Amino acid sequence: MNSSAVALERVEADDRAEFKDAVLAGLSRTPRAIPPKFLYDARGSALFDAICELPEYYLTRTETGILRRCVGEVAALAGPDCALVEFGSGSSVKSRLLIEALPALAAYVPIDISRQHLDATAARLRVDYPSLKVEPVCADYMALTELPTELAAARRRLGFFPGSTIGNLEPADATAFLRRARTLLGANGAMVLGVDLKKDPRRLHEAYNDAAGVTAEFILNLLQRMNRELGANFDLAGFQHEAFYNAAAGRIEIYLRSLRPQVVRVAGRRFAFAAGERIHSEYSYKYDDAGIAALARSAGFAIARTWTDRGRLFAVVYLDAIP
Ligand code: AVJ
Repeated sequence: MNSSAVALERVEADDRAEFKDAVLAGLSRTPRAIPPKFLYDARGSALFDAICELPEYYLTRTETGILRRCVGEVAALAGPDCALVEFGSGSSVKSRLLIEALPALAAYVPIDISRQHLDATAARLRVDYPSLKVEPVCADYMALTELPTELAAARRRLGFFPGSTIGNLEPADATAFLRRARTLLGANGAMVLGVDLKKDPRRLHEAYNDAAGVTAEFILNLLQRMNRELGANFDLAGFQHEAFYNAAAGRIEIYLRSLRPQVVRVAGRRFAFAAGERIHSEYSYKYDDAGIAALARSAGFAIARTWTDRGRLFAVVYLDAIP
């Protein structure tokens, strides 16, 4: 085995230990909850890509459409010599739209927890844009406290946080994240943020309860991941995906619901589930204009421009750091 294979094994062992600790803590808590970032193992990431193609899941295609139309204006607002900093660089489709539109881009800095995703993305971009400086940062962007020092030379740091990933965060955490991003991006910093909007609750419900059952498979994959990686014995037929819009809280709530009383073994420990008992999987907060403005202000940003689609399903906002 070569040294990079050894390094990869070590990363996988660390990831597994982190997953195990989070699962045991999350299943011991009342109410039970496992953080949504653990949905994205290799199978989960593939299932999420499939979700993005579903007719009911309008978010990805709507945001991409908005970006196609607004990147020219984003480039005019941001100006030349920017370092583009992407928080959680998943699909490079959206970043490519910005990379191609921004004039004299100083660098592209994808931040991601997965070393493999990060290296693959960087390699592809270096082939497709030979003159672009790609500076990947392998880190949990929620905890990141500094950027590569080489970026100090760029005139402006432009953050990019698409996909309504901000919706996974509770309001206080969303503010804390954006405030930290504001500090990382500096006084001349700016941020392009993708946010899913409040809308007809039926439309929201369908986006998280698709007819083909891909969302259910994506959420149930968390149980399969525990079976695979932690030697758990979850019976997949004993749990059900449950997603609904909580209008008062302005969020989709997603759970795994136990269909009967059952005892499950996870990493050598036993957990008893009552019939109907749930494991919280994720929140997906939806915003309106006032909510976006309040969020921006609370984190030290001012909205320079908001773009939406005709149906006002989704918004892309350009935020300037308030000095
Ligand atoms: C990746 C967090 C934006 O909240 O819509 C999709 C995750 N979960 N279907 C979302 C998700 C179920 C997604 N985000």
